[in-house]
Amino acid sequence: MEAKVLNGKELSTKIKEELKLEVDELKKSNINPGLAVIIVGNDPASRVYVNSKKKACAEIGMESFEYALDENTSEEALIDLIHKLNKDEKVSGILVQLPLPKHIDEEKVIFAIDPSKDVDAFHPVNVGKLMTGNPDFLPCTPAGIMELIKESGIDISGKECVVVGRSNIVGKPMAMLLLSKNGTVTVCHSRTADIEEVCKRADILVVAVGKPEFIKGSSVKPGAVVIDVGINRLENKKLVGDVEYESASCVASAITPVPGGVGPMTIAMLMKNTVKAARLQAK
Ligand code: NAP
Ligand code: L37
Repeated sequence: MEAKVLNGKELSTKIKEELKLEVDELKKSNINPGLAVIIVGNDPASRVYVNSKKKACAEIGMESFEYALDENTSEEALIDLIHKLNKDEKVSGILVQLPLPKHIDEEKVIFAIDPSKDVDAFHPVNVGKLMTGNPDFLPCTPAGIMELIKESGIDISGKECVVVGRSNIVGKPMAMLLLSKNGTVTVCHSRTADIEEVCKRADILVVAVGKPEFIKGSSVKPGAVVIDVGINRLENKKLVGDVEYESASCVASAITPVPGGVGPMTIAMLMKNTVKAARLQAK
């Protein structure tokens, strides 16, 4: 049996349509959500994502303000800009597209963002709120994955959940969200002794390692739900995930495609967070 395809493109379109109505309503009460997007340097993937984020803002009728800074921008100049945006009433949310050039300390930059405008939910205050179970904003990629799982009618409670990857952006917050929905969560990483064995236990398998087709169908439990977070551009320009789709989709009951799976959901959740930030700031 071929797995059900979890269509993130379609669900993200639906979410953005609902957000557009919400933005229209907010505007009537003189609340105008706006997103500041900062990109430093010329990373081509980041450029694509930032363009998609600006486009999504326009789609839902929200303003966006782009700051494209030179590769050689100093850490101080970047932090000065963030302080200025923290005070700017037109700016509800601030997004600094990662990764940053090596001479800039990402932690310092994230720390400079006002937590109430931190729509990526990377600031320690928001990370802490997620840990203790009282978050204002959910990190975009894991939140998008939770929406996809929910939409497909999959119940997380009591399930064996395996997350491959432990980054602050994806793996760690993903594990927290699955735990908050009563999954039994295991997190794998580069030092995990036997990844295949752990993955085969998973009812819900989330893969975020950044290695093309790293997980094969032979590591997937029959009937499992497979979430592929990876975005890898091959030399032939083809885009593939961290999961070998062909073999995994024959074993899984449901699977996300790349492209068209988790990526578009990440952007929809960013829009959702920014609208929420505007609402919270208006109070
Ligand atoms: P990252 O910061 O590079 O983290 C990768 C994680 O994978 C690390 O925890 C690392 O383990 C682990 N890992 C690396 N090699 C491994 C191996 N051989 N066996 C087991 N674990 C291994 O990456 P990320 O930011 O989480 O991103 C992961 C992927 O998702 C990338 O392809 C990225 O482009 C994509 N992504 C997609 C979206 C989206 O919206 N779709 C959003 C963000 C990222 P250690 O900690 O031990 O080093
Ligand atoms: N919020 N997300 C946030 N902050 C960051 O600092 N780096 C980063 C981040 N990651 C991010 O933006 N990821 C991301 C990845 C993929 C898409 C969007 C965002 C996406 O739209 N992917 C498309 C394909 C895009 C392509 O052709 O390259 C998809 O369908 O998967």
